[in-house]
Amino acid sequence: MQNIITYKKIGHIALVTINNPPVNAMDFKTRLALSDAIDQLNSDNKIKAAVLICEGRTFIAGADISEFDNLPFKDPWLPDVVQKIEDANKPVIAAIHGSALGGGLEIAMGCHFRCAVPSAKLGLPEVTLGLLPGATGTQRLPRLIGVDKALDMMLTGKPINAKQAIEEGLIDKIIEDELQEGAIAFAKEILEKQIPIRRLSKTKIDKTNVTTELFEKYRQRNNKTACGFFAPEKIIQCVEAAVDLPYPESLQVEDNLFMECLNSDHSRGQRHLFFAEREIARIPDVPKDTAIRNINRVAIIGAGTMGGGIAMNFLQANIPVTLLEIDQEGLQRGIDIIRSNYAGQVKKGRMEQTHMDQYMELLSGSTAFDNISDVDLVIEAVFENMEIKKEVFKKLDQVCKPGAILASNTSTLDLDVIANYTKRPEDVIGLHFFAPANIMPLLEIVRGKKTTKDVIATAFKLSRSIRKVGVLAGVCFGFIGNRMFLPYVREAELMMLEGVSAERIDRVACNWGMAMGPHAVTDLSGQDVFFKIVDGWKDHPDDPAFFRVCKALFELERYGQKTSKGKYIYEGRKAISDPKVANIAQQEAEKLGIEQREISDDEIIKRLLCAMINEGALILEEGIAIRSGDIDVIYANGYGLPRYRGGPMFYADLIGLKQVYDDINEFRDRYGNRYWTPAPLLEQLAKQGKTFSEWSQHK
Ligand code: 3H9
Repeated sequence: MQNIITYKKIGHIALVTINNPPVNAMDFKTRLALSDAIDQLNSDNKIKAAVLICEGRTFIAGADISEFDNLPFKDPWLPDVVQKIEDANKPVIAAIHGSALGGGLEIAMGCHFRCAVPSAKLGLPEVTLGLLPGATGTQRLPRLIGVDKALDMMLTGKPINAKQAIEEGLIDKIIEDELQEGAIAFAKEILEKQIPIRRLSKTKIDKTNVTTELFEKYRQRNNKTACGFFAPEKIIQCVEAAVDLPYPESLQVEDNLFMECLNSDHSRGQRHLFFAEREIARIPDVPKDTAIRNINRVAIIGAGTMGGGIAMNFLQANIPVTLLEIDQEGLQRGIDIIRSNYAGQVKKGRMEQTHMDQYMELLSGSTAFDNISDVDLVIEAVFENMEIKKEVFKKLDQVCKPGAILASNTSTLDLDVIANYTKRPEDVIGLHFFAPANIMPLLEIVRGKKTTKDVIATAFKLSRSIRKVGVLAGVCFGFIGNRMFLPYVREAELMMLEGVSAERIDRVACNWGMAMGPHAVTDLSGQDVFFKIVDGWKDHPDDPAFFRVCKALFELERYGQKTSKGKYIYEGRKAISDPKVANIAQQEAEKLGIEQREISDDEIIKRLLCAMINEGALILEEGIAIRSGDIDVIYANGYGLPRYRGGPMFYADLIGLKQVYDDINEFRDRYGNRYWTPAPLLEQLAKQGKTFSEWSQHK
């Protein structure tokens, strides 16, 4: 086995190289080895300076996140290693390639100088893990680049490139050629010119323009962009301490607040999603080295809002797209919508005109299936109706070249039935995009009974190329996301019949952290859309109360935002409550003999979440989702669940499956077992005292 750290002398320069694949994360062994290397450096009288560099694809990507669940940390702890580097008795230069992130950038800031290749990225993304830069980053970054910029970097968590880093003073030099040679030459230059060592912990913070208003500005921004998250406010408090207190005291503040963040459920949820999002592409029976098909040309069938949105993803990944519609008018309308979407982005300064021109160049349109015979992938995005899809797939089977992947964007229909309309069901897969398809990151990749492994592997590769988070689902009504969303909305609807207003239910859901309440979401998608989905579902529950309010609104043509009336009244996008809706619900309840009753906020949120979690448990035991983490990734990326909750299944694990099981039993006793029979898997795990995560790992 190779050493994690090598110490090599090149003349008077020591080259300290870290080699801890895949991303040189600072785990215990690496911290220990680095600490030893600094001891060696300090006692090596022939050495005048050191370069700290990394093997492999990147500089240090941070502390090892997988150690965060095993407290207490083993010494030497990362902040001490950073301090030890800064205390070295000769200049230490960080040589950065790939990414210097989190604890990686904190180590680089412990060094006295920093150089980087032009492609390097530098950042403190801890906030995305519900943490703060706890290895002295909240103290050193404001000293290096100023309070304002430091707050901006730490609160967004977004890395900056080498060019920005040199402009902001985060690095001292860009090395255009070979990094190791360039860094050694830079070290020699520092020695020759006798450039004084800069120890950031001894540097004063520039307090010009640092006012309470500055911190207030960031607090207000947090309220808008990170409402409900725990770590952002703690980051601000650390920087305030850095400004107000002597270094050792403010460091203690950082240390305390880091531990608070680390031990918070928010950070647990965000760390869970970090690993879950990296696990999604691991499909047990699809080996990593499965050969994939080349996708150089794509056709989208249907130039409506969905088809157009899907097309934009491919254009932005520089993949030519042919949009196909039945008539010229519909086609032109679809192309015009794409153009105007791009033009809007150019106008807002979010896209260069040259990029828009390039994307539009890659787009072509057709009304003839024969014109898509040479494409490698077709995505059908026509109306959600089996008869129409049947005709489309029969036609695709006739015209598409052998080996082309035939995908459906269906959100509820049976993919196996669709696949059997072709003579090549092995090439058929579901690619379920979420509206607006050019923006929402989630992509459900639906595996039919006969879909081959290389088609699945290709879909995953493709999801990365078009910057989507692809998650595998099996075939069932609604797949993973919508199947779980339906019981959630079902309960929201039933509670309206029991006398709770739509706005109160939405408020409770939003207070828990949902981006939008269930009723606002159905108004956005359309009460007509929801009604048609549940009405067309052949196995829908034999219950006259099921989606009854939705049905009543549908019959009154209150479709939601698109008709300015639904469960709310709309002024533009602004939702205003409408007492008529409560009356409608009450009338329907009377017809059904449902009593109005007092329902607490606690019951509202429990019913919404338990309904969702119980369905998730069924999905897991049926093998529709591979792991509970996959379900969580879907909900964090496609359904507005706040990342700090870690997803519905993680949340259930956190509060304890016994609790969820007891709540469901309580609802069963009160409302009957039609909707409230605990899923067998939930019952089993609750009785064993286990979690969905444990079951997913060991099943
Ligand atoms: C921190 O530093 C706290 C300190 O401030 C304070 C401490 C006191 N740890 O993403 P990839 C794994 S918090 C452990 O697919 P890419 C990852 O799970 C940390 N493991 O590669 C995956 O494993 P597997 C702040 C890590 O090329 C493999 O490496 N730092 C870590 O697409 C490859 O990862 C961050 O938040 C880690 N820190 O992207 C940076 N990082 O193959 C987190 C990665 O088994 N990392 N792994 O699934 C990243 O953003 C990306 O990994 C990176 C590479 C951009 C570096």
